[in-house]
Amino acid sequence: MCTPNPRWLRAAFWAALVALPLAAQAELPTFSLVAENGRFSPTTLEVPANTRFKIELTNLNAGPEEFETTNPMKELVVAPGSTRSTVFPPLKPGTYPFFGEFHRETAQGQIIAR
Ligand SMILES: [Cu+2]
Repeated sequence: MCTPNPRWLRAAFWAALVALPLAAQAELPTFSLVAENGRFSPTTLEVPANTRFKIELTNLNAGPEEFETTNPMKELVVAPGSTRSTVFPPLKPGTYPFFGEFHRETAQGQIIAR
């Protein structure tokens, strides 16, 4: 027979509080993008239509990059050597261009929702 240890209970409570939102996020379809040499790779991301999804950008450029779409409006600034992600709302089937704000000429791509 063990009496509940308040310290253990508190730890379990906080662990659950942190784990729940992480689990909810982990269920989203996730697509990785890399920014390197002023370009994105891959340049085309095929995502499921009418479904929330997450884009995870790793920036291997020497400087910062900003992933941007105008429809829907999304901006994600990533420091060099870092990875950050952004969640997209459900998209209707179609093609949605994206670009790198800091390498506008070369960093271009598209999201295709099917
Ligand atoms: Cu911008």
